Amino acid sequence: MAEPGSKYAVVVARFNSLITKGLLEGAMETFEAHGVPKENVDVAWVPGSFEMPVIAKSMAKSGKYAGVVCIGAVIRGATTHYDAVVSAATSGVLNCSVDTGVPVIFGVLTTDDLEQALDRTGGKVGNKGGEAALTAVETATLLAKLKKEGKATW
Ligand code: INI
Repeated sequence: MAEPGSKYAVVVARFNSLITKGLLEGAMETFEAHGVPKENVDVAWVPGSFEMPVIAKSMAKSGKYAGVVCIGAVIRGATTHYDAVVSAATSGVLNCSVDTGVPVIFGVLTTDDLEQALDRTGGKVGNKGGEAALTAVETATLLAKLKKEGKATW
């Protein structure tokens, strides 16, 4: 369960919104189930996965959030610059996390086609948005505990 009263941010890409809306729903349900009501989750929509890191870093640096979840969907079949978008989003999100000390979670689907993306948006492979929210809660809670015990700092 999340620390009582803790707040989270979700940065979600509008590109492939058929998918990202479903991932966002999964994330919100998981937050709620782990003690984070929707009024404690701030959602920011960005144009595409490429734009997620700048907003995620800025929100992480605000000091308001225990964790930030980045949600996007990059589908190989639908783009010629798949590798560029995936690489920018992956390293961008990782840098946000290590630069700010706030867990910033990579909830971006990278799939070959729409069917694989749907499978991971509440279909037969679960909901990866929910998994990303759970990862955020687990990592943020661990970090808070380690800080309280004097085993971690920032
Ligand atoms: N953004 C995505 O989130 N997913 C994609 O599949 C995608 N494709 O296909 O290109 C995508 N492109 C937009 C990109 O994220 C930026 O918004 C754009 O390049 C402007 O910087």
